[in-house]
Amino acid sequence: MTIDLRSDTVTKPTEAMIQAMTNAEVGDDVYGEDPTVNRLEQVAAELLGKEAALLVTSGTQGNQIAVLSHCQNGEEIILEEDSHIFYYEGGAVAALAGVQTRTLQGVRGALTGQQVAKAIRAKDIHAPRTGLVCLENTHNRAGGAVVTPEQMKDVYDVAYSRGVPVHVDGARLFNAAVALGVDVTAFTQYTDTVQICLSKGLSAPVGSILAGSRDFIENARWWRKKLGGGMRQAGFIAAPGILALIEMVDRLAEDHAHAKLLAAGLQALSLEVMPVETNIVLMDTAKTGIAAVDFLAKLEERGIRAVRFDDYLVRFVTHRHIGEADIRRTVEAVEHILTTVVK
Ligand code: TLP
Repeated sequence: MTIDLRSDTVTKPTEAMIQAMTNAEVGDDVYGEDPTVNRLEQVAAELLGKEAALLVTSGTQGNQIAVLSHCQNGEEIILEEDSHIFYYEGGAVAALAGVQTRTLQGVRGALTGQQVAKAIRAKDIHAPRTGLVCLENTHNRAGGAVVTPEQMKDVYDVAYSRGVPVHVDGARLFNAAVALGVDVTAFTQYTDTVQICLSKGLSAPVGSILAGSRDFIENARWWRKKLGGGMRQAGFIAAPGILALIEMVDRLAEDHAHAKLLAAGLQALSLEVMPVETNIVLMDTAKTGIAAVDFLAKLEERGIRAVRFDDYLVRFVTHRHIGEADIRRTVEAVEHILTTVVK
């Protein structure tokens, strides 16, 4: 059996989710008549501490709708330089919203209020207007690092005082909440809008949530329709989404424990691993002299899948289908590669 550590996006729906999909009561959501979608949006808004929420097709769509809804074209948005919106969304903020990006280097994914204060543009005839600050939590390319509520507050206070809204790409925000043992609203109180993914560690098959004020979500709903995201009988997607939010959050702690186990196993082999806070493990292969692509090919031969994050950086993501035995097998495979390839 393949051990798939490429991403938590590979998780399949639970039995309960499949049942919920089969039995979902549906209607035409473009008319606002799908009771299951309406329920998901209500549950999500309550959990996230926002007035309203919107079911969107994916994390990328949720982030893009956020930028489109917050900004006018020609504005500038502030982002961490390794953020998903900047790094992995195909340049969509430029192509769709027509905004320019101002990237700042974070520490383990976190920006400071001071950095953001410096980057927000003064009113000047030469300058673009700053339309939005985007944060990411947990931060994917920083290895699933948690941006603490205090760090978010630091940025939010500055942005708020300058009249600039804040959006959080919270694809894995529930992982952050579980890691710190706090309610997710500890984070969302310091952001105007938030996107969370239902289809990563939470195991729903499809979908993300965008949440914010009632006015913001009304505008976002209009943008979603323009992007072709009006999904009609989407209750079949929303039903497992409700279970994702209600039943699947607490178990993320298991994924975090498995990630820590994997990191410890790799460190015991003298490999460099970034600090693990949630379900992502970044392994640096530079000292072994084995490039990430070659390491991945060797792992694949042994039935283990991960992804390349850089020339000498491999990412493993733990999730519901990964158990302790899989972690042991992975560490054994890495050990085998190190002993056979390096020596
Ligand atoms: N990330 C994927 C890849 O695109 C890298 C993954 O496997 O981690 N924000 C963050 C922080 C994400 O990590 C992702 C997905 C998204 C947004 C986009 O979500 P989807 O894939 O639903 O568009």
